[in-house]
Amino acid sequence: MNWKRYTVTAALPYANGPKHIGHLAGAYLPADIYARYLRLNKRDVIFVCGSDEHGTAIPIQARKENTTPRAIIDHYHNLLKDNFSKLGISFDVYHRTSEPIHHETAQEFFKVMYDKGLFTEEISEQYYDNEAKAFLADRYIVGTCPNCGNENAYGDQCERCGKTLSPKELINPHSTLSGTQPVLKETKHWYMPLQNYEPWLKEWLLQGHKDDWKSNAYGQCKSWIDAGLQPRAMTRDLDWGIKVPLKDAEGKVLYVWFDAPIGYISATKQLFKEIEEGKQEFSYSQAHEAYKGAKADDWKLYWQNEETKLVHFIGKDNIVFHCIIFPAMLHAHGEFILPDNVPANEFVNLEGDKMSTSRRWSVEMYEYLEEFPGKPDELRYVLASILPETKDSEFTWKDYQTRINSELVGILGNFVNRVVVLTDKYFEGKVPPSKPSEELQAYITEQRDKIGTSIENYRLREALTELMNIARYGNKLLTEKEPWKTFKHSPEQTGVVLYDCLQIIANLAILCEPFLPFTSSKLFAMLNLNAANLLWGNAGRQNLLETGHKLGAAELLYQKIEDDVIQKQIDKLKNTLPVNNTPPTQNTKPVQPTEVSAPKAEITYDDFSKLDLRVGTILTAEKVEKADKLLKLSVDLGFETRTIVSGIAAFFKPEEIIGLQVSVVTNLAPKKIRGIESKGMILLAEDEIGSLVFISPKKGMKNGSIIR
Ligand code: B3M
Ligand code: ZN
Repeated sequence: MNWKRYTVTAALPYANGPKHIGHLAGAYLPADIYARYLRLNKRDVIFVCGSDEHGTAIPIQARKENTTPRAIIDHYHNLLKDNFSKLGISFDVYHRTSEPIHHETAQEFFKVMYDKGLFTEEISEQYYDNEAKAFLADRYIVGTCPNCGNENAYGDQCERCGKTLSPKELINPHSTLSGTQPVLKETKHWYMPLQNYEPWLKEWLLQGHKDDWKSNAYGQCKSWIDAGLQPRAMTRDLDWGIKVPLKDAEGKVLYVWFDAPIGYISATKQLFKEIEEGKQEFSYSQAHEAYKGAKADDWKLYWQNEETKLVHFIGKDNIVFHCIIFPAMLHAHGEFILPDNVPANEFVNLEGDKMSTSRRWSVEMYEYLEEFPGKPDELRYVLASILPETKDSEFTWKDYQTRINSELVGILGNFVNRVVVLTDKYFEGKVPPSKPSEELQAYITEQRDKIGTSIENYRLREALTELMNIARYGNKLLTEKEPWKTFKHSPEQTGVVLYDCLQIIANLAILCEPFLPFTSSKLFAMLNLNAANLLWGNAGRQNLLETGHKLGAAELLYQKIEDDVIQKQIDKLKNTLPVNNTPPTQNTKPVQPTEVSAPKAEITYDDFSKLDLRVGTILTAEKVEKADKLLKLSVDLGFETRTIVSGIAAFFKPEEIIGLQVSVVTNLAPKKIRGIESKGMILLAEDEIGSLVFISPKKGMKNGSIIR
């Protein structure tokens, strides 16, 4: 099929927290490589994404942080947007599902399906919190797991034994909103009878995509369909989300997995609206020339025109939603195209264990950017080398170091550096006289096509290997021809070799762009070439640098990563004990409780009553420089705001505890810690696996309330 245009999407991350490098490798980086490649080929492509700002994840996080859902989404949307941009993820639009244009689009979509009679209404019993006056989403109900006895199992899953649960299975359920026992109450919802789509799914997906989809997506879908599909509720009782656009739907919102994928469509609408208004700059690509003069309505071309190829990049946990439910919605609605492919990645593990933000076993994107400033391509390179395309892969800091030192520095950086230095030394930084080499052109053309084919077939690791082979080829040329030795007796010979090597670098500048966009622009600057004139098709076809062309200023591409830098990251991880009581998934042994320490000597009542214990709210939190364990907090105690230094940095990230209410000993004598005067102490308990947890009062207490 000759596609006229491409709509590339990457899963909308929930704006309920930071996202880690596993997410990056799962969806965003591969989608970016693909989109950049298409743009370089002057294909008509849009790359859309945005924050997923609905669902129970958001209000739950807000409760945890003692703040509002709005504050949560604003904060994390901005964080994620900024992280992606610093990592070179070249979305044409990074939208948000809280925007009115999305609410309208999702409601309209629902309405079309409703008017076509595609929903069934069903009344069922669900838990209701009489005190909070709200139906309880699964995650708002905790109780004892019938499988393992964990008293803190959620209504949808026990995080200790992993069993999927429904709220009614929990023993002794209680509401996390009020702590009371919820009652069963009837409620009406709108269901999509997915079983009706089975024949169509069998044809479109099981037959139609048997050969071109990867086995993870295909296999998961096949087993779902083979097991028989069930009706799925597309609405929820919740006060956070998109209102169900029906008269008798008070207090109900669209199911987050109904609205979120429609977010790709509203993001596209937003993009074309901005183009029409002249607000879009299209800073990413030459190919965007094509969009000048486009109209707001042109979003339709990218979603409703059969000649458009729609590709969803996702992680494996999103497969059924993108391969079954969303396509069924698109098909049911009737006006939309279907995904041509859904390249789903498996997971990246970290140092031998599953990556998890809540268990603190992760490298968050923002953390990486903070600790390795100016090194986005280094991370892109390492992740692209280990993309979990067919099975889970493993990120280790040692491997990060090795790949950078021996591949980026040792192969690519070294090659470029040697050539530029030699050209400077022997030819005053100008391209030496020579003729284009047919052999070299043929080689580069072959490599270019190999890389292109791999990318178009979503085999990005393979593509990266072929890219690096070009740099290896260059190094080999240098080593064999030793132009530094020939200069004395035959400067022409030296010139010929350097001429070829410089052409190789120019080709690398083009071909590495999808993977290493920052490196690419550095190379173009070093070669004094205008990237805008050089597209994928130029690689290999012609000689990109003319004899006599003056190169730009040399720059170091990459720096070696030293052992201590890596050790620091390893130590940081190992020192960070999990805060949740969830044991690592790969560790099947139950966690042994730490021994209970011996009781302390008796004190009098008077001794105790000397303590001034109060409720306070953490207003700010920051790391104390050069002290791995310490956080400097300011705590609102109602009567005053105090600075308190607390040894909790290994357990809590500063931005995650802001707004939390805690218990404070306020009348301890002040103490200087690392030059900061600390006035008070925060109370913490050590849980069974040695992590610290705050002793937090019931939500919403007044600051300064006395604890006794
Ligand atoms: N926010 C789930 C996730 O982040 C969800 C993806 C939506 S894509 C339309 O894994
Ligand atoms: Zn359990």
